[in-house]
Amino acid sequence: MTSSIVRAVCPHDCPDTCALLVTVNDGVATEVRGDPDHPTTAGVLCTKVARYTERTYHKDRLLTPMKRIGKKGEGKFAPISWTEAIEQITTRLKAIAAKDPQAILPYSYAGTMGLVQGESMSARFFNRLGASELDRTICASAGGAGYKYTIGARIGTDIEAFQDAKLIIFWGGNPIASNLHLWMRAQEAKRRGAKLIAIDPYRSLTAEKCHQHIALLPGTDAALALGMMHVLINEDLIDKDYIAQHTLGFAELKQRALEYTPHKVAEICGLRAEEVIQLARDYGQMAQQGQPVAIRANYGLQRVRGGGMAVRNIACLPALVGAWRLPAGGMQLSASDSFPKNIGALQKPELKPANKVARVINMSTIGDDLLRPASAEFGPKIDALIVYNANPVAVAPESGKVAQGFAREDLFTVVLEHFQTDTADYADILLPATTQLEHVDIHATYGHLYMMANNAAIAPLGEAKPNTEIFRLLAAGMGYVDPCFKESDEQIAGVAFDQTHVHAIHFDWSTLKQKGWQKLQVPAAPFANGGFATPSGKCEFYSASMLADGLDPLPTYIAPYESVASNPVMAKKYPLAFITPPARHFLNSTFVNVQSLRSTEGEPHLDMHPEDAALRGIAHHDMVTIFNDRGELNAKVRVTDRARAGLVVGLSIWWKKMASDGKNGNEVTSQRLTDMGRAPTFYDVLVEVRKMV
Ligand SMILES: Nc1nc2c(c(=O)[nH]1)N[C@H]1C(S)=C(S)[C@@H](COP(=O)(O)OP(=O)(O)OC[C@H]3O[C@@H](n4cnc5c(=O)[nH]c(N)nc54)[C@H](O)[C@@H]3O)O[C@H]1N2
Ligand SMILES: Nc1nc2c(c(=O)[nH]1)N[C@H]1C(S)=C(S)[C@@H](COP(=O)(O)OP(=O)(O)OC[C@H]3O[C@@H](n4cnc5c(=O)[nH]c(N)nc54)[C@H](O)[C@@H]3O)O[C@H]1N2
Ligand code: SF4
Ligand SMILES: [Mo]
Repeated sequence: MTSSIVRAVCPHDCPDTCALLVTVNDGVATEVRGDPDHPTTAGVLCTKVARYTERTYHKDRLLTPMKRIGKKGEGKFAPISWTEAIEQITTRLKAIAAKDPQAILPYSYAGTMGLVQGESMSARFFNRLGASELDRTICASAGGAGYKYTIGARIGTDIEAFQDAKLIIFWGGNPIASNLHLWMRAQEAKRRGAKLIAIDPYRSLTAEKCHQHIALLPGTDAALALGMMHVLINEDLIDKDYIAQHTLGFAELKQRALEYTPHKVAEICGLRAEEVIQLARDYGQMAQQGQPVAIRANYGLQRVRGGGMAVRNIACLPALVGAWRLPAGGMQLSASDSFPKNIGALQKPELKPANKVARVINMSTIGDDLLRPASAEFGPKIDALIVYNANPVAVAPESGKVAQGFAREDLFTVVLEHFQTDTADYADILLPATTQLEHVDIHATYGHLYMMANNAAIAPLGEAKPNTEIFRLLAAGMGYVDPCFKESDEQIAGVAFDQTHVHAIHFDWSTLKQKGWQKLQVPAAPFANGGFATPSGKCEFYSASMLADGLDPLPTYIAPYESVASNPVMAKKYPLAFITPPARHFLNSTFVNVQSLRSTEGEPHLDMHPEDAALRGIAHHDMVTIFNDRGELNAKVRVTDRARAGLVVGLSIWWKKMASDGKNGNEVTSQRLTDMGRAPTFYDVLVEVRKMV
């Protein structure tokens, strides 16, 4: 028997990007472990990826190319050869491109976060084709925009410093489920005496383990941050020296913040004024005593109309109290911009047709856009869709419309997948892709500061091919002869980071793939001495860029589209706020088809407060219908005070076809976009709930 241990990386859309050790016996991966030597992984994997071999060798893995033989969405396919598949796809794409290549749209997200199997060969292909471009907004672009206006770049506190913090605020995140290795650091901080606070409308697994839980109404975080500013300024809990040297617009900010009294904020947020005051005091007083105070801001608070502004307001707080001075102080939203990714070398934008700017389609409005006819404003209707690393029929908002769009008989759809997902059911041609154990990749992360290498542990299963190889074949089929379409995955990995950048100065692929990881060369406290990446070089309390973009240049509160306070007309019919944050044992819609994990999650649930349940005659474990004008879905109720009154919570994005009614939470979400970043408003939703009869 030959046995080996291969260094790999968890590919999933999770900030932790764990270092994996894959045990391979006679060409079969038998175990996936967390590398004990990797500083943030520390030998620990989440339950999902600890079961990785179950997913890889799943009996339902797609192993040959297939073509549709049933109706769209029916999921009936017959095997074809790779030669036939490539021939059929390129014939169709050539015909569409001859009229207008912009009628072709790639649709992809972060099924794998790898820089090679993500957007390298695929991006080159679509650039060369002159296809429509996809605005990849579905997750993080609202907060990213708000953070960038304020701080300049997605750079923040190193996860490895968090155990030294004395106060950690988890703001709109549930790290026990979705950022486990940060939670491990926070546990260490707790043992060393730190106070942990969760700000979340729902008593999540994390919120129940914190010292304090502030259960505000969804979509009101921007107001809470303004209320904190009010108290910090009024009670002189600010760092005047840091403000003078490293911030812009304090006088204007002060004026604005003074409008947001704790009383007014408490009313907006559905809290008590004392909660607002005490939160500000905890934060400001500890900072003033020279203690590190850290904020971990996540995604929960961004998925509402004012999501960008909420992150912007929160991002003002560390500068106001001088928390950036210490490595364990400050804020972590995302570490993405610490990585000098060589996007030019990966994606070759120079392949785009000269003198022609491609139209951009927002992935978050794919439902409407697939149903749009050609027009002068929109351009050609979408005639072909090539989906990889994503499952839009399950994850995109207003799912009824998305499914209607995918069902269009005249739409040509190609899906590259591991499994026959809800989206794959609508494919004309379905292509089998390799998993992380079967291909090479290199990773940046958004939660720690290590460049990571993934070696192929096993040979591709069946006839599966890496995304890169599929796009190489498609490029050849289209007749593209540019040398970049011949580059190997290892060659691409070799140029993924910019070695001339100070953060990645010793980057070398052949060393990285042996060692597994390399930490970026970044300062311990990134903004201790200012140096923000904004136009002024300061933390911009006042942002001229925002004004130029038509936004309020100062922190403000933007109410949700759908809430009892902001939309009383709708609330009369649909009085309950509905949120659908991630389930612990799924990763977005990935893993829903893995039996052991699905068994742990059970079935689609709806958490509902006892008062709201009683009002509707609903008892624990009753089946209910959740509905609004956009659609409806069924779930089993858990009567619990985890959800505050007026809020119902349906954790996870189920595969629609694995729910009893063939639906998931996105039936009722809307395609309205956030204030900035053009992101979806998944948690800005009103519904009503009735008992099923
Ligand atoms: N296990 C697991 N891990 C994941 C994922 C997964 O699906 N499963 N998904 C991955 C992806 S793609 C992402 S983007 C991240 C997401 O990472 P996070 O944003 O940390 O997601 P959650 O951990 O669910 O935390 C969101 C929390 O925000 C709360 N929330 C909802 N609305 C509001 C609001 O208006 N204000 C505030 N303050 N809180 C609100 C929710 O109740 C929830 O507890 O996680 C990644 N990791
Ligand atoms: N209601 C509601 N909707 C949401 C959210 C929410 O909180 N609530 N969260 C949103 C967020 S944060 C996000 S990020 C999106 C996530 O949406 P998606 O990015 O679509 O994520 P997944 O649902 O995990 O689907 C990824 C797919 O990629 C496939 N895949 C993985 N690796 C590869 C590969 O190497 N090659 C190919 N070809 N395929 C691969 C997987 O099999 C999987 O089916 O969902 C969003 N939708
Ligand atoms: S999903 Fe996240 S926590 Fe789980 S193994 Fe992957 S990176 Fe680590
Ligand atoms: Mo996400």
